[in-house]
Amino acid sequence: MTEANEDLSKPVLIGRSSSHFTRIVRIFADELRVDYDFQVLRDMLSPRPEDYGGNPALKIPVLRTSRGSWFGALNICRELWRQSNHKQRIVWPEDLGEPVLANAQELVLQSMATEVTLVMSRVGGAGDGGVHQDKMRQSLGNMVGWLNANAASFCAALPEERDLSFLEVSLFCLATHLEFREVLPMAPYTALTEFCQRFGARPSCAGTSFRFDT
Ligand SMILES: N[C@@H](CCC(=O)N[C@@H](CS)C(=O)NCC(=O)O)C(=O)O
Repeated sequence: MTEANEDLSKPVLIGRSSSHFTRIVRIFADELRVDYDFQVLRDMLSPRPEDYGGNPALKIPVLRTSRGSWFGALNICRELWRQSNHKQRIVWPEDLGEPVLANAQELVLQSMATEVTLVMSRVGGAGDGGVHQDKMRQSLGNMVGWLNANAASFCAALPEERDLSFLEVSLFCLATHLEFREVLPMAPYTALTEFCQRFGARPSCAGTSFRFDT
């Protein structure tokens, strides 16, 4: 089917099963019971925006819908919520009105971005060396250490009357991905490991395990 006559009554998610930002979206889609077709981005080094649903940033995930393409995990989760008939009570980043909560969200997203840079340097053949790489690793370790030390506090500060929060889903995807891509062993971070065991019991998490697309 060509782009021109393509049926987008069901949205198409462009991503990879090994991508932490993609997994955030897949968990939200499952929790919100929104059906979608999954289109694997085969070449992560492709320089063609068309391969990324038109995203000029050359990043996944992208959600293609009849109204247009949505770039980035948070945008997509919001659109899935708008499309959902199963209106869950979601805590979004703008609802995090305490420093510990807002900082946790910031550090989760920054850790995810730093990890992407480290992994893509490896994939692209730039290697693991250099002063800036060392600084990024230091920064990542600091951020994950902060998240581990403050996990009990920010989890307790989340509104009780929620079904799901973007913070918990993104934290779960970050922590499990650091282990999956062997960027940072998670065993020393016991609070985060316990959080992942608890949160990962949801069917939406169990059904979206990381794997490399073949
Ligand atoms: N701001 C984007 C970031 C997405 C992102 O960094 N995705 C990674 C995969 S998890 C990617 O596309 N990496 C390819 C690259 O950096 O070249 C979002 O929130 O979804």
